[in-house]
Amino acid sequence: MNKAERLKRSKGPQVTERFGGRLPPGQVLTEKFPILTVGEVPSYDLDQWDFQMTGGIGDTVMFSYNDLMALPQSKVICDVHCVTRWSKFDNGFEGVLLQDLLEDFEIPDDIQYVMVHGDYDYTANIPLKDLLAKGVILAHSYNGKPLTEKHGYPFRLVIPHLYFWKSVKWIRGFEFRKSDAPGFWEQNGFHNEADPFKEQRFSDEGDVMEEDKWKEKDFDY
Ligand SMILES: Nc1nc2c(c(=O)[nH]1)N[C@H]1C(S)=C(S)[C@@H](COP(=O)(O)O)O[C@H]1N2
Ligand SMILES: [Mo]
Repeated sequence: MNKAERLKRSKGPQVTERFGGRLPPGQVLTEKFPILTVGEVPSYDLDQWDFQMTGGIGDTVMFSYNDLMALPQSKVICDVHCVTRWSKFDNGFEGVLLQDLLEDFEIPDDIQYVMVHGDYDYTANIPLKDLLAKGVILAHSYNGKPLTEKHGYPFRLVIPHLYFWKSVKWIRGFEFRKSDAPGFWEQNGFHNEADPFKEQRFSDEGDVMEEDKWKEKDFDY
């Protein structure tokens, strides 16, 4: 059974306290910061590390670690929601806001999607407009300290408004695209869009029937 199938079979928690709508449906709050990684945790020689932007913005643009550190630095405090049902409030991430990183690039109107690439061979697809949303950050630090290796050192993406699998750790680049294509988890049973407040967990639940809608369906007897 793959991960999507296992998660589907696991029963959602009976959560009564929703923290004034701040906790998405089916999530439980944790104080810890769980680690979720497919495969090996990379380690780097920072002199060799780079971040590349490719695809529909013209020539490839490369940033070294120092290039990124020299850009305007910001801090966001956000909630994180993982599809495996844990949520964690008030996480402080520091780094470069995507709005700042992409400000000086002319992105043609027909480029509406971005494939985010991370080590090793991890991908997540994001509409460009989600990448440019408020609070989306290329983070190097967590609560005042550099990211630990397991949480994505030296840089990870953080997209607070989507399930956390879209927040690519060990990020290495953006590929700007005209068309959408599924990333790693999106090819493995998870939802293409991943909005936690709409509970967009699995790919085959895009069209879940509302609770009493079945009454309006045809019946043989
Ligand atoms: N490169 C890479 N990024 C990744 C992952 C991964 O395995 N590799 N896991 C994703 C998943 S499923 C989640 S929930 C979050 C977990 O981040 P954390 O380990 O810092 O909690 O990272 C996401 N980004
Ligand atoms: Mo996840």
